[in-house]
Amino acid sequence: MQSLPKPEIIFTHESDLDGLISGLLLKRLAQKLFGEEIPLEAYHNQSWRQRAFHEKSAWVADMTFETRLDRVNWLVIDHHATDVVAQDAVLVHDTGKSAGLLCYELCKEHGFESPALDRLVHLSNVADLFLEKDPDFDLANDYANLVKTYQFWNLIELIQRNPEQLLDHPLLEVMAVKRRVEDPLGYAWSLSNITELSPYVGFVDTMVGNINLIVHQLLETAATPYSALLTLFRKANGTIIVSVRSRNGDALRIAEKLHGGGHANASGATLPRSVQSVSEAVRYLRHILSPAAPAAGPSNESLENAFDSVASRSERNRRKEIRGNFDS
Ligand SMILES: [Mn+2]
Repeated sequence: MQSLPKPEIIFTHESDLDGLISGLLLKRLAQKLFGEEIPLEAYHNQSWRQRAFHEKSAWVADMTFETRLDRVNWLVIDHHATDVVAQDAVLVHDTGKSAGLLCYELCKEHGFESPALDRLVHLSNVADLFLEKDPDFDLANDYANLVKTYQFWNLIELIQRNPEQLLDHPLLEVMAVKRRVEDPLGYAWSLSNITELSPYVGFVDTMVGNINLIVHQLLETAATPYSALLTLFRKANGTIIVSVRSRNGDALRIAEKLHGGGHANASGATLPRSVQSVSEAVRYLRHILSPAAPAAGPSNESLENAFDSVASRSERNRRKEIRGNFDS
């Protein structure tokens, strides 16, 4: 059994159930191993990139392994694609499992497990990896939707930091109703509101419903001519986030063109701040994704500037509310 470095802090991903489960499991594991309450911090991708590290030791879950995390006395547990090989950090990595499942396996190695946690981690794993063949797929998405609907820290407070309290939580009934009522309406609306960005990429406007599931269904049934579909989400600070989904691995390639990342078929990126409306985003994305566009690289900056100079005033002033609730 691997001995784990004692962390000053635990970091996890704020945007989904996988991050939440990972964070709570690691907190409990640290408590069990070291008898101390270790602080938990959660980040979205953007704020994570800006986080400077002063900690001499840390545990990190559900964040892509990168060179700046490769530190002595750091433990990283993740499942996002990475090319970085760990030299100094302890890396627990498997793209075939959710971060929550990897954390739970670590907990089991160190002596705690329960039927309730088995069930919860299974559901979270099904939702995070989008295991559509699993009989629990719909229910798993209801669980994942709790975090999207009520937010990471609210939910943690509501369950008093006990992951077990999520199991059969009364709020799941609300999620089931949302799924039954909102998703069919949202699917029909989105299907009639798709804009071509390139011959292979479509932008899906969203109104109501679980956007993740709606886009999945559009891809699954080949309801559109596109092999990759994009949705947009505006963050509170005004920046626009793109979420990309595909079935052939294109999603990651597209996200990388936009300086983002994620999984082969589920990834995301943040658009430059100068892009402030849906119509601007569509123009920008068409420009970047056009077959003639140069590959992404440090020179993409000039591409963005070029875009800025073409975007007309009137276009820039025409604002449209971006709906959705997705952050990859
Ligand atoms: Mn994850």
